[in-house]
Amino acid sequence: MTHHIPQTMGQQHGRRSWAEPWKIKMVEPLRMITREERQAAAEGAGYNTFLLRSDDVYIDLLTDSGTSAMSDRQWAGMMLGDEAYAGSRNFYHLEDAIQTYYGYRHILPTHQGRGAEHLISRVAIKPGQYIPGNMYFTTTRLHQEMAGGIFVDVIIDEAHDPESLHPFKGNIDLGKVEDLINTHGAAAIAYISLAGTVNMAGGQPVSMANVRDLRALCDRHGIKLFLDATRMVENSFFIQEREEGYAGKSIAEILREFCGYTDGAWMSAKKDNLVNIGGWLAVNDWDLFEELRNLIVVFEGLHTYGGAAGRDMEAMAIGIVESVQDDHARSRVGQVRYLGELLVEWGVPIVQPIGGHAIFLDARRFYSHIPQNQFPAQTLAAELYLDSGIRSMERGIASAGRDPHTGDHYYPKLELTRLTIPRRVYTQAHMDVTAEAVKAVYDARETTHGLKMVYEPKYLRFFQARFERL
Ligand code: P70
Repeated sequence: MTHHIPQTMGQQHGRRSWAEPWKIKMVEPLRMITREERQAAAEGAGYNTFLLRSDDVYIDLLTDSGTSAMSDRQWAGMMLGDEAYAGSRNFYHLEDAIQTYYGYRHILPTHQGRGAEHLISRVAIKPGQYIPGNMYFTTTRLHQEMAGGIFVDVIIDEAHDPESLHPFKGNIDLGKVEDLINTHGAAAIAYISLAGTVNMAGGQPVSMANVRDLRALCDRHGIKLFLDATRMVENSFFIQEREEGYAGKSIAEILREFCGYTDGAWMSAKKDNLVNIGGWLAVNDWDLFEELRNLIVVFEGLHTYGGAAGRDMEAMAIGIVESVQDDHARSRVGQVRYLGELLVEWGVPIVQPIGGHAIFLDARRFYSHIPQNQFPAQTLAAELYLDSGIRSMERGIASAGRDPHTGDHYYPKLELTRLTIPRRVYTQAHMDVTAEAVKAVYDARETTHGLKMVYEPKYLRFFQARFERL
C-alpha cells in the first residue's frame, strides 16, 4: 500500500496547529440547566453519571462510544441500506473494508463490541483456562469469566503508575506471560487478549515491537493472539508518532501491519469506526470461523448481518475508510491533547502521557483525603456534573467490581475519572469550558466528601449502582 500522507498546515509550516480536516454542516442544540436543577438531577441519578438523562447534560464526555458525528458520506450511505435478511450488499462492503484495512480473512458483524466478545469467549475458552491480557476491560473480562476463563493482567508495571511517562504503557510484559506458561503450561492458556490503546490504563498504546515479540512468543508455544481492535487506529497514530521507523508510514499501513501479527480481532465499531452502533469479529482461521459463524445465528443474527441493519453496515464500511486517514487521526488525538495540556499547565493531576480517546483525571491524587472505598473517582464525576453539567465516567473501584471468588472489592491501583472525547463532535471552546470546570472542582477539593454505595447490581455494577453523599 502506498499512501500519500496529507500534511496539515501545522506540519507544512512547522506550527503547532492540528485543526479538524472537516467543517460543520449540521448542528445539534445543547441544553444548559441551573445549579439547582443539576443538584436535583444528580440526586435522582444516585450520583451515578450513567443514570442521568442526557437532556440534563451540557457537555457529554461520558464516552466516545457511539457518540461520534457521522460524515455526509456516511449519512448518504445510510440511504443505500440493503435490508435483505441474507446477503445484504452492505455486508460485502463492510467485509471488504475490514479485509482491506485490518487485513483479517473472515468477518462477522455483531450488534456491538460485547456481542463479538461473547462469541469469541465462548468458542476460544475452555473452563479453567487463563487469559493473559494487557489490563482488564469490564465487558471483555466479564465475558471471559462467564465462559469459565480466568483473566490475568500481564501489562507492564508502568501502566499502573499514572505518573510514568513510558511511551507505550499499553505493552504486555512478556516475562509475566512466560511465568504464567511456566507455571500452568501453554495448554492452560486460552489465548492472549491484547487491546490497542488500553482503555483502563488511560488510553495508552502498544508498540509494534511489543506485538511482534508477542507473535514470536505465541508461535513458540502454540498460543493464539487476539486483538481488541476497538481503538487500534488511535494506537496506530501513537506508533507513527513515537516508534522508530514509523514516522513515514501511513496510519493505514501501520494498522494493517499490527493486525497482521494477530490471529483475529473483536471490535466495538462505535469508537474508531465512527458509527453510532455496531461491531464485528474477524479471524483468519477457517475452522474457528466456522464455529463462530454457527454460534452467531443463536445470539446475534444471520452471519451476513449479525446484529446490524444494512444501513449500519454501510456507515461502518465508510467510517472505516475515514477513520484511517492520517489527518483525521491527528486532529482526533490533537483535540484530546489540547484539553490535557491545559489541565497539566494548571497543575491538575492527570494520567500521563495523554492518551488517545480521553483525559483521565487521577482521582487518587485529586482527592488524596478520600479513601478508595469512598469512591473518589465517582465523587469527582459527580462534582464535575454539579459544577458545569459535564458528564464524565468513573474508572476506578466501582468499575473494577468484585473478585468472583472472594466477593471482595477489587482495589485497582488506578482510581480515575474519564473525560472521554467523542469524535468530530465538540469544539475547542467546549474543551476550554471543560478545563475550567475541572479547575474549579480541583480548587474546591479539600472541602469535598466521598460517597457510599447504597445499591449494587450483580453484573457490571458501575452502570446501575446508586450512591449517597457522605
Ligand atoms: C467505553 C465503551 C467499550 C469497549 C471498549 C473496549 C476496549 C470493548 C468494549 C465493548 C462503552 C463502555 C463499556 C463498558 C463500560 C463502560 C463503557 N467501551 N473493548 O465507554 O464494546 O460497548 O460496543 O459493547 O472500550 O469505553 P461495546
